[in-house]
Amino acid sequence: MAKKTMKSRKQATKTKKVAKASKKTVAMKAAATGGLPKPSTRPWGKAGKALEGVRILDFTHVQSGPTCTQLLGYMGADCIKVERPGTGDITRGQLRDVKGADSLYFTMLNGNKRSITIDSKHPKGKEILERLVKTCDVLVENFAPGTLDRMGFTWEHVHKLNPRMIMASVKGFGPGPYEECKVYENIAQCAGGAASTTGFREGPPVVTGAQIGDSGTGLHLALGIVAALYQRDRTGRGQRVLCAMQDGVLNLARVKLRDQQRLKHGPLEEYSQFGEGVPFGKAVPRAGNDSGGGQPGWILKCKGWETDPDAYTYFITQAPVWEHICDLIGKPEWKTHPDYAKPPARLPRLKQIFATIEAWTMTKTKFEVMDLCNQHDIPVGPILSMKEIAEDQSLRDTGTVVEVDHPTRGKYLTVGNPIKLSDSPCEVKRSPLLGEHTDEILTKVLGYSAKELAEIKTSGAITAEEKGASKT
Ligand code: CAO
Repeated sequence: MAKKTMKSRKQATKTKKVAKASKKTVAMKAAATGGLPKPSTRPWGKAGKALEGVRILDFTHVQSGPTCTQLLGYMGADCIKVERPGTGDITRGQLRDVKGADSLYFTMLNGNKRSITIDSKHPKGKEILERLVKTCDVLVENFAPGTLDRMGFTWEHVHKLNPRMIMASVKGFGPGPYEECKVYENIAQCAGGAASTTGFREGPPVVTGAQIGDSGTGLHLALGIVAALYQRDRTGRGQRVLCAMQDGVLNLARVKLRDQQRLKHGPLEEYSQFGEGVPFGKAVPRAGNDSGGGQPGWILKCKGWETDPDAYTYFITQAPVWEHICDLIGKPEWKTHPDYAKPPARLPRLKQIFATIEAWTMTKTKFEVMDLCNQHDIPVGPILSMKEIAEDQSLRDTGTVVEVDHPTRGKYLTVGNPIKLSDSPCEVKRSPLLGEHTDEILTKVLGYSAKELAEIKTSGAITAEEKGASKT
């Protein structure tokens, strides 16, 4: 026994020495690379996806939340979308174009996700959700204020269940008088300062087609989540991430808050209103198609405008290329004329200058204008219709517009990842059918046995409630 003890002591000392030596080697290696892993020698794009290993409890619906989680999914996160049994995300059935199939509204916002149906108000459903909370890294939600709390998933409870959990929310407004309000896209555009500064001076406020309230806030939220994941590496704990849609829109409209402050010091000379001699009021006015930057611009008609609503180009009279513009439009004398040669002299005459340029652009198609102007570095942009964008080969080649096949609706176009990562290529996958992955997630992710799965199925926690059935 004693001999054996001596032997095991010797063995233990040897093991300690080996461990110490290997610790030393690891430490030396780490020191050589600044404490970071050595650069991968795998070929670019073969070292896994950027967010591989990150599991998202995707409790989002409609647009703002789903845009965020779809982006994270494009970057490799495992997005588990929790949906209400029977109906799922309300957008599955909204603006339906193909009978019986999930709408494009849903399919284009929910690619690269798995779908599980759980009744969050059912006791067994709550239990399943709690297991999910324990196994996920991030919970993303955009319910109306108070909804998640009513389900029993307060931040305090979630944090207690899983201290590493990051809980990310989109709400319409931040804390303050409107925090309890439900908000949709256009409300956010109005409350964030976009609508009051969009449109023409003579007309009412206008909302933009780009979904800056929903998709814009989803984008902000995704950034917050990635930052929180990065911080968690140091602190070991999760945190709350909140993006209010009003804040997101204001962030995108910040140049207008800039102009609001400039108004105190005089008129906004780059607004065409200045050149037209119309006095400014107390708030930033709508500026039509003025460029909003220091380089005046406007939308001009091109050949075919009489019949094609999109036969227009955006034209910027950038100062460094002014002389090229003068030559191109047949006004070489403007290069030296005191009313046109220098930018400040041009500001009061923008309307007349753009009318003269338009007389030239109307003799060319918007693509000819693009080709001719870019030979001289003159910044212009054809007004592209959605039809032209859908058919644009270069957008297909870069994976920005992607064709996806879907089992019930067939092929559809979606927008791929607009953020290109050189070592994390994006593979766009179709959206899931409602509850398509319920069994797979319950057994493979949450570890329920076949017997437990059968019990869950009969409990009503993952199926639509029968009329008159009670929850036990
Ligand atoms: N099981 C059971 N019930 C579920 C469920 C599930 N899996 N998922 C959702 N529900 C229930 C919620 O518990 C809630 O019930 P209660 O009101 O009884 O608590 C109900 O569904 C509705 O949820 P909601 O209040 O979030 O949805 P709504 O249609 O009433 O409002 C919206 C929609 C978008 C206005 C609101 O969610 C909101 O303001 N969200 C924050 C801002 C936002 O993201 N807006 C962008 C929307 S995209 O344009």
